[in-house]
Amino acid sequence: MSKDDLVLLDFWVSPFSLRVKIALEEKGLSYVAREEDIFGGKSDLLLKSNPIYEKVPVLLHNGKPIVESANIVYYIDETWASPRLLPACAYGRSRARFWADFIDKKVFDAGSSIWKSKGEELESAKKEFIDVLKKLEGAMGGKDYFGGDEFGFVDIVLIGLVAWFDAYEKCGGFKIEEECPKIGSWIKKCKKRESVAKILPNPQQVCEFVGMLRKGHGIE
Ligand code: GS8
Repeated sequence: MSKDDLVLLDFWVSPFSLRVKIALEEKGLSYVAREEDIFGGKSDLLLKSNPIYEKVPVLLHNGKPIVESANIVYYIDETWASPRLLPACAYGRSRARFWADFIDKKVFDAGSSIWKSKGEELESAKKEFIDVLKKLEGAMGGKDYFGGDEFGFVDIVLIGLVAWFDAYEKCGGFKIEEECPKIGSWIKKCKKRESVAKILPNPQQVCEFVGMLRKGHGIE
């Protein structure tokens, strides 16, 4: 086994796996991604590595499992120092953890409510989603990225979720760029980064996947 044997238990469209892959790319680390069948049959390795939640992503570093995507990104940043993803000062790190936690508590659920609903419910889901994004715009202030002038931890946490934004727009009949222009231009900037461009899946394929989920939920 080489010094850093990295295996990622993955699911191609998982926003949580995507953020881990982007962090690994940012650090220039090579890894092997093992695609999991999260609906049909999870591997024994996944069940053994994440017995509490049984979810992807799991990063195995020299065989040792690290679970929960934001926690994995912290681990990556602590283990491979350069380039730094979290701010150097304790206050900056505390703010970054606050916003990462806000993103985890709010963005995925608000977005999921969009593809899971229609009619009046859809309208209120959209409103909630836009409200969450506006709060994030407030957190960015006048800066290019959440961490300031550099792409960092909070950007990574959010950008994985952006993979689903085209699908939310399509299901909800709205444009994020029009509702939240700061987030719109942040997305454009992030998508130009090599790590992000390499890892984010094709939006059309994500839309097809979400369409399949909607059929499964009896919405379409
Ligand atoms: C969420 C992981 C997750 O939901 C994290 O890692 O940040 N808080 C966790 N993983 C999903 C795939 S993405 O929707 C998953 O593995 N689901 C399988 C299941 O629920 O059984």
